[in-house]
Amino acid sequence: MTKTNLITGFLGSGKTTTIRHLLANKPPHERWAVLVNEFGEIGIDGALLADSGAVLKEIPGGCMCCVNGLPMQVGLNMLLQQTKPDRLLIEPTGLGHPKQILELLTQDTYAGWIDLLATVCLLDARQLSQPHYRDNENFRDQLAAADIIIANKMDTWQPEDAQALETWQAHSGHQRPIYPIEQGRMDVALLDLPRTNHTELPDAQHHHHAQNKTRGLAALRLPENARWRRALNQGQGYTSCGWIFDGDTQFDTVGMMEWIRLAPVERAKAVVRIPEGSLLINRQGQDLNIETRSIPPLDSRIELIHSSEADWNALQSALFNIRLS
Ligand SMILES: Nc1nc2c(ncn2[C@@H]2O[C@H](COP(=O)(O)OP(=O)(O)O)[C@@H](O)[C@H]2O)c(=O)[nH]1
Ligand SMILES: [Mg+2]
Repeated sequence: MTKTNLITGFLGSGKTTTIRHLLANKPPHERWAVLVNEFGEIGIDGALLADSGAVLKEIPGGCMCCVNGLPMQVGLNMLLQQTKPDRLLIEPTGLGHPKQILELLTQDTYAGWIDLLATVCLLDARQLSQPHYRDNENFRDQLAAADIIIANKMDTWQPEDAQALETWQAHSGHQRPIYPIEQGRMDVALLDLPRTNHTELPDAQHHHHAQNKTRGLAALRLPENARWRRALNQGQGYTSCGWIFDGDTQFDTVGMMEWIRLAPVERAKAVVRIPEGSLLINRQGQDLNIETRSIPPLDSRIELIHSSEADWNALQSALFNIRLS
């Protein structure tokens, strides 16, 4: 049986960062697999996790239970049967519905395959004081479904954020431990805690409203001979716009960093080719992480997510201006 954990948390709370930390600290003899589901069509977390040593499967383009019902199950079955991992970490999109995913994982079909352990929810305590997040159905349900709450990004907290966390915990109605950490540095041993939270969650209002139901499991590819394409996704009050460019396209390094930093959106991610190799940028609000690698990526991928309409065409023009070739 594959020990399995759901790693939930709202957009940008630190799920991928935490998974990278866990993979770097896993028992060396164990084989781990990661199933990543992203809201955007383009699929970037896979590239962020690419050198982590885990078997990886991506499901882009919306909440995995809505968009990919059957393909999601086929992908999960293949991953379990072919790889037989010791552990599977599942990262649903920050806009995902934990109820449906937990229902799927506890189906009889998986009884002999999946040993479902603690569900971990990443929380950015700053968001507790912002109604825009706090009142979001997915944000609330993810916290309600968690067995363990990891309050990430401690380095960014003001005294009022720690206070908001305490108040929230006191009123949440659940006696669950909260572990404050930064940079996703949670203790690997917590993954072995059992699943004890069986809170009845409401049915997600937006369930089954996703578009693109026929999408497969692979991250988006470019059509042959195309140099780039753009893909939009919409749902649950959020819109995403992503671009994929062929492997020959290069971007100006500083120009790309500035374009991502200044883009008027809540969430931005990119793995792009630059003259020096690869540039990896991950931004949530003002939290920005930039890395470079000397090996160029197979293609360039950029994804922006915002809770209201953004001027994608203006952003695209600016993006094309920092293209070198
Ligand atoms: N300041 C700060 N930033 C963080 C921390 N953990 C993650 N981040 C940043 O938050 C952004 C979103 O992180 P990510 O792991 O991709 O979030 P996900 O969308 O939940 O997978 C990235 O820019 C990370 O570098 C932290 O503890 N402190
Ligand atoms: Mg992620």
